[in-house]
Amino acid sequence: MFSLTGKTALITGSSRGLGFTIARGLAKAGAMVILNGRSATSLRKAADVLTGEGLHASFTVFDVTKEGQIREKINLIENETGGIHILVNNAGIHRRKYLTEMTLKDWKMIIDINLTGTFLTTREVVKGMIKRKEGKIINICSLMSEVSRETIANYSTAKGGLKMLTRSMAVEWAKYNIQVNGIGPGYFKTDMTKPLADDPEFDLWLKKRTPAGRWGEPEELVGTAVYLASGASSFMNGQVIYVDGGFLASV
Ligand code: NAP
Ligand code: GCO
Repeated sequence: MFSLTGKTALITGSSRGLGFTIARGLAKAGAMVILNGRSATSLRKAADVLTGEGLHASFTVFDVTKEGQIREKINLIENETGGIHILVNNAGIHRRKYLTEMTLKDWKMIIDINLTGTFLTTREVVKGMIKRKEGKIINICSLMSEVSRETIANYSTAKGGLKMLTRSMAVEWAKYNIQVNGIGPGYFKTDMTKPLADDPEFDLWLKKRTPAGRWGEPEELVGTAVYLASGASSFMNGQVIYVDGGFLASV
């Protein structure tokens, strides 16, 4: 029930970090994965790593904030393959600033990529899923879909919105046998969190605040991603599964 053989999965923002690790995990479960990002160079390198491991991988370059690029590339994929069965909306960035210092540009950039990007990408991909009456959509939310901390108001607002967008998509598309769910990762070491991991004070705080007493390993997200991408979750709709070492369970 966890096999993804014969399925095509598009993972946005998967040239590195959590997206790349999730893509590798879906490929190891049998999927043909399509990596995505804004840089053809980094995507080619990432796809070469996966094909070098005997996995089925290709890539498509588009910015999740650009409607025209998305429409063009999704149409291409739909015409060239049997369609996209699994969509992981993972692309996201961070720009940490206090609200009083945050410019409109800082605010919009995060909302545009981390929230609107999922709307724009999914609106195109879901057309094929509705036609085929089958689909799996996984939105990469965050602990910050539930809580916040100083300097990340734009990010937390986007991720909180993403949790509700996940539920809204689930409600509208369940009747087409499309399951929409989310994964809420805790803290994992990637480029996005490097400034935090390199800060001894934050590192100590995180290890004390997290019941597991450590950062997560990106591979620890793969099992949940495969579950939500597979037939094993056929009656799962509108849920966010938090993979956070117990962070949200603890005061
Ligand atoms: P990362 O290492 O910085 O990777 C971000 C990925 O997104 C890169 O592949 C980047 O490639 C791509 N990207 C950025 N802007 C894009 C755009 N406009 N269009 C298409 N692709 C874009 O970050 P990460 O830590 O793996 O985070 C991935 C996701 O997990 C994000 O949604 C993040 O909010 C979420 N998350 C991360 C953590 C964590 O602890 N790391 C925890 C919870 C949630 P290019 O820049 O080359 O386009
Ligand atoms: C931060 C971190 C978090 C993580 C993640 C936690 O600044 O506190 O970057 O936002 O990236 O979202 O789930």
